[in-house]
Amino acid sequence: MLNPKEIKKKFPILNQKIHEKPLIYLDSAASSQKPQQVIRKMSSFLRTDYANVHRGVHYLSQQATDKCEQVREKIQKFINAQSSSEIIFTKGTTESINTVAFSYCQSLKPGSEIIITEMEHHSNIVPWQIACQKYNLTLKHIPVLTNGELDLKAYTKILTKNTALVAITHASNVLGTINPLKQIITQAHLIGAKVLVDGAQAVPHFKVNVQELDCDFYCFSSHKLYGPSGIGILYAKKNILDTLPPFQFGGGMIETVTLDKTTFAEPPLRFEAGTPPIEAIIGFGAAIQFIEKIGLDNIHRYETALIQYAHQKIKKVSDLQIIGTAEHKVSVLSFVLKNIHAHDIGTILDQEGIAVRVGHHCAQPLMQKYQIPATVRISFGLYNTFEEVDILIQALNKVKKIMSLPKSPKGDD
Ligand code: 7TS
Repeated sequence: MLNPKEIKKKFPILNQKIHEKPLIYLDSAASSQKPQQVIRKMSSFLRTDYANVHRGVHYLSQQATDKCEQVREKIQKFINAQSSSEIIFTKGTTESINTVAFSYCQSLKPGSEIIITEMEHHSNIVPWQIACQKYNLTLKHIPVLTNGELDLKAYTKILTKNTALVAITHASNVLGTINPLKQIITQAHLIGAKVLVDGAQAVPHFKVNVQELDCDFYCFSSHKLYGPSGIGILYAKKNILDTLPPFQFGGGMIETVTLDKTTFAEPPLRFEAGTPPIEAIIGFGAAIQFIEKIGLDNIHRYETALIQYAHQKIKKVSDLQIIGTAEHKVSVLSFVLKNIHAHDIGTILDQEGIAVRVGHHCAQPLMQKYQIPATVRISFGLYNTFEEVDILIQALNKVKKIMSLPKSPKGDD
């Protein structure tokens, strides 16, 4: 069993006070904190090993190239891709999705359809809207049921022979819902559509196996996975990548250039224009190593127990409504408190040393669905504890006391 208190000691940032209270960090879905191991690895690489990659014959450049390529292989194994050439380094999930939207969509017949869902993060909505405008495609969506699960009957209805791609999140950053991808992907493939999975909120919480899922594209970010920001992954099946044109152009992605014409490198380099975030790649590798040592199965088991405990405790707070009660959830919990704005709750919790995210969480269509302006969201990482949940509950009761309207004295109107 995972020992969160020991793990927490490995994260320097977590061992501090905020507003004179021990920090309780409940915002890992926005970005997780970084263990010492990742910080140390990046700093030692910058001190003694740094050079540009894929460009030099000198020792440092070759060593840096080898180290980055080893991280690519590590990530290939981490998600069980067939080949490391299916792993493309991007800036993050957003850039991975944009790459597919503006590369894959170019060759689609006008009138082809893209399906998204009502629970997507803006980064899995906006690129498709723009690609649809640019290439004359049609955008459809799968609605969300009140409990935060997808309406799969509606999916069956909107899936047609014109569907070219289904772009769907593996786990919702607001509701926590884990979507039944296997079924969704099988149905899409039956009519010849491809499937892109936004895995930003899945990979930190449970083992992902892209071959088993049989998805065509899978996107995620290092910074939610205990690694640095500025680096993420686009996985794509090799036979698809081979047919895709590049999305960005410049150095590093070419085969030959004359003043008139360019031929492009093979994947993955074809999709990696310019100098990559080298030290971030190295840090990402260290983060994967850190997670694998603890084991994603252990992480999943522990976080599931923690989120269930949080659900039990939090639903006893009066006037509180949980947004998203799907059967299968990652460790993300959104809620609203009657007559108290999420931003007030967030501000008071901050004074108690508790970091949560409040707002629309870059999922405005979901807020429109539930007819709320915002939620408070708590999201756990492997360093959070049951005691922290108890402190959160006390703090929420304090919020209610502070924000409750003074009762007007008798006779006063
Ligand atoms: N997809 C999902 C499901 C996300 O939760 C996020 C970021 C992204 C895509 C974008 O990832 P990026 O690394 O490219 O920025 N989600 C959040 C969040 O929930 N709070 O802050 C960022």
